[in-house]
Amino acid sequence: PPPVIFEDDRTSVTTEGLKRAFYDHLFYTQGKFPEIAGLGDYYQALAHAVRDRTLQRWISSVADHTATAPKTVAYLSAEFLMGPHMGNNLINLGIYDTVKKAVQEIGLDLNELLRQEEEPGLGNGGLGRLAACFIDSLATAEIPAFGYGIRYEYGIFYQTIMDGWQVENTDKWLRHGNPWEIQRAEWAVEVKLGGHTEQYQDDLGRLHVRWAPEKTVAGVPFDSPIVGYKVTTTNTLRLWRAEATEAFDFSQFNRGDYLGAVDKKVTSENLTKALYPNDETVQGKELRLEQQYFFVSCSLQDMLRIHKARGMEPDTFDQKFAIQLNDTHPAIAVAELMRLLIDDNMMPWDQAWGITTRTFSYTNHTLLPEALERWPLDLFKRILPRHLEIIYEINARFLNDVRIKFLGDDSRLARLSLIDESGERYVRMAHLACVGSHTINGVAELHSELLKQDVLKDFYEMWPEKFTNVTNGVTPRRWMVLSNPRLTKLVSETIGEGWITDLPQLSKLEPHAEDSAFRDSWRAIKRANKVDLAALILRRTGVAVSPDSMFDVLVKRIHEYKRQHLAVLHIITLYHRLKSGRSAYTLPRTFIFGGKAAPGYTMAKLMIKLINAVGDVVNNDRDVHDLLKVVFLPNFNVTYGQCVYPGADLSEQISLAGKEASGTGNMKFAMNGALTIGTMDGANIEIRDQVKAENFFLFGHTASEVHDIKASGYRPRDIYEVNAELRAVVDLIQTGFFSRGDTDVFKPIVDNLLDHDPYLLLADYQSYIDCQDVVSDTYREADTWARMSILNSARSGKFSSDRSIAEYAKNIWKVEAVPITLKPEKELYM
Ligand code: GPV
Repeated sequence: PPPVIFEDDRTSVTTEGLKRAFYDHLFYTQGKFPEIAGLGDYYQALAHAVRDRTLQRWISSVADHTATAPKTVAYLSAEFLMGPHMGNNLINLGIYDTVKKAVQEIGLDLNELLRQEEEPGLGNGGLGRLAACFIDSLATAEIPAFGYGIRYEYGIFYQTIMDGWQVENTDKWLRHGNPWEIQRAEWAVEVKLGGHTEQYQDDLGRLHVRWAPEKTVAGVPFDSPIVGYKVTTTNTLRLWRAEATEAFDFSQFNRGDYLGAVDKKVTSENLTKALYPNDETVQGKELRLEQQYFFVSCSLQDMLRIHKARGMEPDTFDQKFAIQLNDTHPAIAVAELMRLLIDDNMMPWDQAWGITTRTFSYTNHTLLPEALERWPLDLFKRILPRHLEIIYEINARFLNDVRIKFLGDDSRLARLSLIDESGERYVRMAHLACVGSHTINGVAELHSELLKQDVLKDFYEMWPEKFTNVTNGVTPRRWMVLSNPRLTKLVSETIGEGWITDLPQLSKLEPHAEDSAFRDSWRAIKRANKVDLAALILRRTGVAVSPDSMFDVLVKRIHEYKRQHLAVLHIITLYHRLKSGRSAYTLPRTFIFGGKAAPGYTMAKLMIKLINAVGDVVNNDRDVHDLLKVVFLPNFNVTYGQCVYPGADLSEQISLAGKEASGTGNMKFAMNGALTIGTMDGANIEIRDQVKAENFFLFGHTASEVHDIKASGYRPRDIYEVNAELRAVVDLIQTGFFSRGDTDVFKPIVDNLLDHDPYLLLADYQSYIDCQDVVSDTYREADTWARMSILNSARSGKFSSDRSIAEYAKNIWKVEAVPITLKPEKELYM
């Protein structure tokens, strides 16, 4: 444990001190005594005791940052998929084992207490989880940083499965309060919406614009500590909640319309009520645009307040803040910073534009056209009239530069314009982000290349120097140390603990792949993790699965491009072989699926139903002799991920090449010793480069082959006609074998595959099946598999988010570590 000055009930990290702190909070925070306290109370008491232990570091960090005003990162993201805080804080504070012991001595089980935490599911999937990994790595790298986002009252919905179908339930994560946040009412800001703009002259006769809004809402910040791993640096995750402004309430109240005022108050609070559950599709809803603008305006106002409080003028803003736009969800920040500088701080346009473009950088996270955000112009104008004017001005100046660089190329002007005028008019948010940023990056090598060749080609030709790549990563603190304590112990005993903050050190494990005793330990750990995962599966699905079978796992959001249904075609292929006695022997496999479908994405929901329908038949068919099991783990989230990744033998990363920007689950699996079956897509390519081709199961067409197949007129039905095994498999679905004879339910899937197949399942089918046969043969060679498993983990060092953050810091943000010295509380409050 780190040094502590003034040991007391709020700082002590001895067993005795922690026990005292626990009882103190049970009494004074929960107002309970052991005889009437429940597990929930015990969790809260422990959570408060742990939160106390973050505060000395947190305040020391803020005090140092306030005094020395270092350049600070602001990571703007509509989503932060944090997962439970407590376990992670115990790890990063370095007090996990002591707390476990203290809790034991009290007669409780730490794991059971950890399970009490409602995870903050304030994100959809990869994009939101990346933001969470990044703020962990920022704090660990001692880089001054804020995560800025939205404090949704309801996070991603809670998924249950009824009769095989997904059912959505609200996520009441705040039901029992959130011990990890501190509300900062004194730093609330006001956000305008709607209305119109007016010109006015100042005393010197200069023209300015004033925004007369239709309404205003208050943004109240809620702060959570983000503790770096075994360093003092503790940064802030600042999430905004919308509330009614007092002025607004009051005016209504004075007119005697009390209930009207209450009604408006409710409307204001609706703004941050719920997370939109669509992953990589845009809905074009007014409330969503309001959410985006709301958190962006709150965050920028907050940064300007901090900047001024540190004694600086807005003209040095770009020297002190580097703002990262996590996709286009916060892209309105470009226009908002311009507005704040020009209208509120009276700065001339050119100066404001210089500051803005030196401040922002933009990460693109997808190539899917349906995910590119654009707002209907009339809607945009109704909500953000001043921003539309500013965007018009940005556009006019930008298009003038384009005109000069590419003289006479009018179609290029139309393609690059911030306004899409090809039909109904739209504001193009990716264009705003590109124009307003000094750097634009994709999230894996292939993705960054495809951005330049395709989605952002015209911007690349305009500003090639703006484009770069930063391959994603994940934090080894949550995804190894916390999730996989058994592996962590073995690895640290073998190569020391340096790997935890310097993941490439895992390569020191390589020679041990040849040590049979080490391989035995490695396999025993995987086996124990599988026992844990099997217990979770039994508890959540009622299906008993054997840890002696291969655990073949596909967990991620449900999407056609991610091709969960290709995995289903494989399962049915194996089943069909078993039923027709054509398989000499089948390797026992447990297929584990998990993931949520957007509530309005009919095809994705049907894919879930198909997985469950196939599972129902296969799991209960005696001819299968328990050789195949198919389970759908409901409500896959960060908490379950912590059990799933360590217990996987095989990681399925089977998206159509050219569609998955990066993937990050692929990295979590590899670190924890799963082998990957995957396509040449996203970061799979880089994982394969690292672990070497012989330790990776590759199949499927490449992105460029996919391009050619589509260009030459793809006819999936032709493949179905000539491939007998595939035909048998599709026919089983088509004839209602998995739906009690109902030929209608799965018709949309089958028809789509045979007539359109936009994600080329049929084109990749045979290659996938052949590759899976190789997987089975390899798994039978337990020793070979163990070697490969060790090498996958040993060579996954590149995929730490510490490496990603180091690249952003050096190449994009130009920020440095600011080591923090822990200060005695006395010094901090006196
Ligand atoms: I855009 N991603 C996501 O989870 N939600 C989104 O709305 C968008 C992108 C994901 C990509 O699909 C992954 O390939 C990628 O690894 C992840 O963002 C983080 O970059």
